[in-house]
Amino acid sequence: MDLGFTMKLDQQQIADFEQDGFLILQNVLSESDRAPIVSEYDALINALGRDRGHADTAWESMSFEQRFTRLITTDPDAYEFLDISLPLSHDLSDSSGFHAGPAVFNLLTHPAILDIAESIVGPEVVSNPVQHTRIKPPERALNAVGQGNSNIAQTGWHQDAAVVLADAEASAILTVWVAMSDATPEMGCMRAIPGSHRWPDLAKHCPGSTGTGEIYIPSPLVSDHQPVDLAVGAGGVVLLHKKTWHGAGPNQTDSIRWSFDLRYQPSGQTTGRTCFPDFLARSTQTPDAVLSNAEHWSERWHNARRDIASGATQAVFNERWETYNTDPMCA
Ligand SMILES: O=C(O)CCC(=O)C(=O)O
Repeated sequence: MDLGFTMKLDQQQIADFEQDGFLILQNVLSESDRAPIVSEYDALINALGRDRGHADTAWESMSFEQRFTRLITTDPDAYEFLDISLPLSHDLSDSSGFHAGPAVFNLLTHPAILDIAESIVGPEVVSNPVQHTRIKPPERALNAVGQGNSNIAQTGWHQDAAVVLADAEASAILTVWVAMSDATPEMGCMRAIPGSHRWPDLAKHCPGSTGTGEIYIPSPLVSDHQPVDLAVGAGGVVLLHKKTWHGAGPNQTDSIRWSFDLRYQPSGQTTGRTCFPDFLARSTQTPDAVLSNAEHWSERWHNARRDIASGATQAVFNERWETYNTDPMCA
């Protein structure tokens, strides 16, 4: 039932976002909004535990957090089945993992999330497929493999505009980062440099040794600036301008730190990752074209995987930073 409640940002919030390049919004999603996502992931982790041989008798008595931590620290490759994007790989196969369940679709299309996105990108809101879930176990439980993976460990400094193809330079892509758990400095909440989105050029990014998604701004460029913590409670949201310099520290607690980073943009602009599916999430001009069926959304991701695996679609990701491979700052 529509009670006319809106989460649209007010003028002060929009001005703060424009000034700082980020905005923290507490209490956007309630516990009951988040509960179906937790249940969906609980079932997924149990299925992965069974299928990949981790579900012994001890497993049965473990909490969600303990089962997740055990799965991912002993078998980090299982993470691809939890992420809400296909892996950024040219070698996808029909069995490459991703998760596109109904609870995640309901998050992507949650009215409060779309109200917030609409406040920045306007009324024709496209869900951009650059999206991830990051479920970070306690850092001390991670092995060397996990350390280089920003889905489960710390995230290097970067600008989101640097992650997409260069042809998306004019696309007004907004990052909507949703906290499933609290995100405190000790848990490795995001950090950002206020006002960095107003600096004219994109920073130099190093290619990163562990995958296309792991580009980073070299630390000598960051150390001159004063970052702030973007701490937020479970259910809160952090908005990021695509040029804001940001990263996230390690999770130094004994609890998991869980977030979804989603992206939205105005319709009619390239997403910067066109080999993966976008969809129209809200529209006043063409409301009939809005995707409202979670199964259709999931099908689009399955079709993208099929087409990339068969060679019908070329998987093209941002590789423009590879040229800095031999740059002394990136060594
Ligand atoms: O949550 C994180 O660790 C980093 C998220 C991030 O960098 C992003 O959403 O662009």
